[in-house]
Amino acid sequence: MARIMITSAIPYINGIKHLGNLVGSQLPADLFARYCRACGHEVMFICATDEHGTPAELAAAKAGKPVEAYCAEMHEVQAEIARGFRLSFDHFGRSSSQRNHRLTQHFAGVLDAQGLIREVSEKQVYSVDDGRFLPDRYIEGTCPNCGYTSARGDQCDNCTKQLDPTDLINPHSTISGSTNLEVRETKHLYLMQRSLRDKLEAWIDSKTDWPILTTSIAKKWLNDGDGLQDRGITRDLYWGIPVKKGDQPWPGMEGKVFYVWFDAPIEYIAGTAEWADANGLGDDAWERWWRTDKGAADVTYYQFMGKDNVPFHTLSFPATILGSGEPWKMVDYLKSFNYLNYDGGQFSTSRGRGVFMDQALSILPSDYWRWWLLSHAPESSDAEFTWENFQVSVNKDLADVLGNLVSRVTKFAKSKFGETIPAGGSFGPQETALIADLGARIRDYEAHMQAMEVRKAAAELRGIWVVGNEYLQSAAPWTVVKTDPEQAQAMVRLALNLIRIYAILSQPFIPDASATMMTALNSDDWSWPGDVHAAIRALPAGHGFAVPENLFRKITDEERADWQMRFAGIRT
Ligand code: B3M
Ligand code: ZN
Repeated sequence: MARIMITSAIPYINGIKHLGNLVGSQLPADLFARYCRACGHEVMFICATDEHGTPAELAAAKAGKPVEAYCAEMHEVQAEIARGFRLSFDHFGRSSSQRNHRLTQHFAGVLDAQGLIREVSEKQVYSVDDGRFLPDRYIEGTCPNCGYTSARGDQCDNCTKQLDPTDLINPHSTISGSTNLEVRETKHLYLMQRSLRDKLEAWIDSKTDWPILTTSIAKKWLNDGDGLQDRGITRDLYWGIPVKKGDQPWPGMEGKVFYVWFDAPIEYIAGTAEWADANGLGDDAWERWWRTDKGAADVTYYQFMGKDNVPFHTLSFPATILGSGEPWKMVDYLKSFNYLNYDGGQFSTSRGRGVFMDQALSILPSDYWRWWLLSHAPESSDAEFTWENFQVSVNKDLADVLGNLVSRVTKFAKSKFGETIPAGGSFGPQETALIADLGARIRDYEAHMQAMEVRKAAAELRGIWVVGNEYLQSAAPWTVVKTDPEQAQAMVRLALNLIRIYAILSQPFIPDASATMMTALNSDDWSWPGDVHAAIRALPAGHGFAVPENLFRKITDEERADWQMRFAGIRT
């Protein structure tokens, strides 16, 4: 039994995520967590909402709510949707928790004590009417290069010229529209990442088994242009973690908060502490996952995220940890994903294009989405969701192959032999061949799961379902029963046991259908079928079963056309 810690990138609080976000982090992390638990490992699976920063403040203002109340509400909304998708977090925390406040302030304090923080004076645009400094992208004006009137302070979307807010003609605040702007001096803290460059490089170089996507992004940021830059870790905002050195005030930093990307990854640790708190456990309970001096040395830590989050997890967060000089657990394996596109374009949160998590659950149960998304995960390249492909996948893999097998076997068994597993006959050459094939395929499946090759694991699972169907097709107990009922009983006994094995193997992908299969087989034995010979005989003759409800329904052409229209445009 191994100890395995898994974190998924923590979703921003300001809105509901689309399916592309889901398949790039939380869903594959859940797949892996479920698989590891099924194999009997001790698993800690943590996620949270990422609650700080300007977007949260602005979304709250738009909703007409205080930001604290907005975040509390949206956290519940996201938690409910996560439950809907059966995301099996041990804890779904909040980056605004007191635990994260204390840990973030702790890290800033030790980094300062290590001489890795310097103060920098900057000039920044201040909006007198909004009473706040404005991030570059919240200032708009006319582009000095092309005359476009809605150029942002960081870049002109029309001519793509990189801009400084002070370059803009007639600049105004996009929050209030006010033109009453001034350039003011403000001080910020910088984490001196440059001086950690060699340590970071050595650490990244030691990760020889990481996916190419992860390593290439890390290397690019380490070496491109001027290489790794020192980075500002504070902001002039209201909403965030107040800048302190541990529990001491930080002179000159009053009223400032830490930058959201400084505190967000620390929430992985804080979220585990929140888990301990929520379960009435002491600090030792979470420290044995995170402190290598307190038991975490034997933990293997996996992170899951979309490719845009990789630099923060291969450079920034490791800089925080390495710079602290303290014995914190660092990531062992970082699984990253490309993007999922939507029906000939991109998913877009701002334009409401694509299917969002709440909408998905409102039209079909989570297993349908989990299966399609995972079996088409954007691993080696970007992938695309189309309604045609979704329909084919659901109707073929889930309804025709798996669902049909389960209903056919249970209905036939019940009609011929009643609602207990029949005792007659014994396994012949066809059964022996199937068992051998299954054993080999399960080893393959395990290897892909272990390697987090999500698509390959899905393909192997589908293959495992298919060989069951092929066996039934060629064994044909419905024909055999007419001439050799004893032999037909042995076939049915095998097939019913096969359904229980399918329940276990499929559970990481489609947990609800698996639970239905297991219940139909009147069993609660989820032990991994490592020994397929034993597993195929686990349910003995005389064991009761029931015919379950249809596992999956088919998607009709009308539904497909309807959904395609409904989700093409703007989310309201
Ligand atoms: N919240 C980005 C996202 O929601 C960001 C991830 C943080 S991981 C520490 O995709
Ligand atoms: Zn321009």
